[in-house]
Order: sequence, then structure tokens, then C-alpha cells
Amino acid sequence: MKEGRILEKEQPRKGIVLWGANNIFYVSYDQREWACYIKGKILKDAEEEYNPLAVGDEVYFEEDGKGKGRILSRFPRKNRIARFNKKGKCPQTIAANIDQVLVVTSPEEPPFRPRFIDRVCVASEIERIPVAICLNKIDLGVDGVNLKRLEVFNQLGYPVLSISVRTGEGLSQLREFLWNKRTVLLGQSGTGKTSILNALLPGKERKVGPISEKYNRGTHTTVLAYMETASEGWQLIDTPGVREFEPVGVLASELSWYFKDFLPFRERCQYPNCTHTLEPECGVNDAVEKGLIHPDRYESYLRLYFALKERERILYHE
Ligand SMILES: Nc1nc2c(ncn2[C@@H]2O[C@H](COP(=O)(O)OP(=O)(O)O)[C@@H](O)[C@H]2O)c(=O)[nH]1
Ligand SMILES: [Mg+2]
Ligand SMILES: [Zn+2]
Repeated sequence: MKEGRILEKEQPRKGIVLWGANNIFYVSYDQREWACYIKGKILKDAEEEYNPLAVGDEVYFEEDGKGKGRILSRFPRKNRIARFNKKGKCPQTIAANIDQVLVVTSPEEPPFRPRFIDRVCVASEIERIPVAICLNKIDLGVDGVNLKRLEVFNQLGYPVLSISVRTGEGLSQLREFLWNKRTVLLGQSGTGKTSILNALLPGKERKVGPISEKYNRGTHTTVLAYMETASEGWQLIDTPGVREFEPVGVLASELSWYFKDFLPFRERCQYPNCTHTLEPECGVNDAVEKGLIHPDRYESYLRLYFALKERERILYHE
């Protein structure tokens, strides 16, 4: 009798989180989606996080006997893309274990926001995740100033893919870029992330739409990103648009290391711990004045530097 019971006991299963809402996480395992909840509500290592699990997380779960899964633990992450959640005053992981980040932007509707791109680049650099920029809606026209700014990203080694979901232009190059990888789409609301997913993975949107609607009710809804897998195996993670993106895992004093274009000039700073803000004889500042660093990149740096300073002041009462 006892022996039989032991045999019946489920072995934990290892699955991947595809999406989650209202504390139910949908885990892919054995070609199926399992609705899972977290045992005891809190996972080890996730106490100081806004969300215990993110899309792309690998988890152990067991069947609870009622057709659902009980998540027992989260595997260590290879990497993650995260932002600072101002309401919760803690990091919020958007996606985990990803191969590359694609920042989706548009020239209009909504207007081009290079500062958002700069911040996603910093967040990706911190985790050493390759990042590229997708300029969608090129059918609306792109003005020269924005093209120049995009050229700066390109020169920094962040590839720029110009596309239009509407006309289909650039979609084959985009598909090539996504091939064999797990990519997360990040961008402001309305830039066309979901449109990209629908264009490249036809039929997939039908599957997610009604389910997310079903769990979208109520005031405590936390809709996470969701991941779709193409029949060829590559994966795309769509995310809800964020208005503000502040990276985590970096101190203001270390921020400049993640602005690649500053690196060649920092050795000319008089002070070894120069913050490149107000110090005299700053190599970075000098390079901005000489036009060797794009002034807008420097402006991005300054704004993020002071945002991080302010966060540190609040969190650590400095
Ligand atoms: N003109 C134009 N509009 C587009 C293009 N791609 C998407 N849109 C529109 O932009 C709006 C927002 O798209 P959506 O995919 O929901 O953006 P998301 O919030 O980033 O997911 C929708 O009305 C789309 O039809 C495009 O290439 N050109
Ligand atoms: Mg969307
Ligand atoms: Zn300096």
C-alpha cells in the first residue's frame, strides 16, 4: 500500500514560463500549457522582486492532483531584462533567459524616443544581452534628425532594422534576425510590437487574445509579457508597453561604463572616479564639446545619472 503511494508520487517537472496573470503562471511542459501557481506564494531568491517569475523562467513544478501545477522552485537565470518598478520600489523582471533584445520604436505615432532606446541599451549591456533596434512604421516617413540619431546607434554596434508591418518592408530581414533565437520586444505602447508578432507568427494572436482577456478582469491584474514559439522553433516575447524604463543593477557612479561611446574618452578625465557631470577636465564632457560624442547621448546619460542618484537617495537615505 505504502509502496504504491510512493510510486504514485509525481516527479517534479521542468518547464518554461510562457506568461502569467493574477498569480497563475502558464508553463510549457511536454507540448502542453500548464496553469500553475506558486506554492506558499513566495519563491526563494525572489523576495525583493516585484514579480516572483517572469516569462522565460525555468521552473520545477508538480501536479497538484486537481489538474493544476504547483511551482516549487525557479532555476537560476542566465540573464534577465528588468526595470525599476517605482510603485513597488524594487526590480521588475520583464523576461528571463533571453538571447537578444529588440527595442521597437516608430518615427511617429508615437514619436521617436531615443532616450527610451538608450535606457534599454544600458539595461541590456548590464546583463550582456545583445540589443538591436527596430524602427517600425517607416511607411510614415522618417525625418533626418531621427535618421542621424539611429546612425549613432548603428555605429555603436546596435543594429538598426527599418521595417513597416503595414507594407511588409523589411520583414524578411527581421525574420532572419530572429531566427534560432529567443527575442524580447521592448518599446513604448503603440510602436507595433504585437503587430510584429502577428505578422511573423500568423494565427498565434488568436490563441493568446481570448485567454488574456479572460484573466484581464479585476483590479489586481498583473499581465506579464507572453512568449510565442514559431513552428521553426525560434521564440518571440511580446511585452506590455512601458512609459518609463529605468534600468536596475547599476549605481549612478557606474553608469558611464554602459555608455559604450564614452569609453575611449574616460581615461582623459582628471579624476579616476569622475562622474562626467560637473567635474572640471572631464574627457567625456570634452568629447561632447568636440562633437565626438552625440550631445543627445550625453543628455540621456545625465538624465539617467540623476534619476539613479535620486533613487539611491530614497532607497538608501543618503
Ligand atoms: N502606419 C503604420 N501603423 C502600424 C504599423 N505597425 C503597426 N501599426 C499600428 O500601430 C498601432 C499599435 O500597434 P500595436 O501592435 O498594438 O503596438 P504595441 O502597443 O507596441 O503592441 C496599431 O493601430 C497598428 O495597426 C506600421 O508598420 N505602420
Ligand atoms: Mg501590444
Ligand atoms: Zn569625466
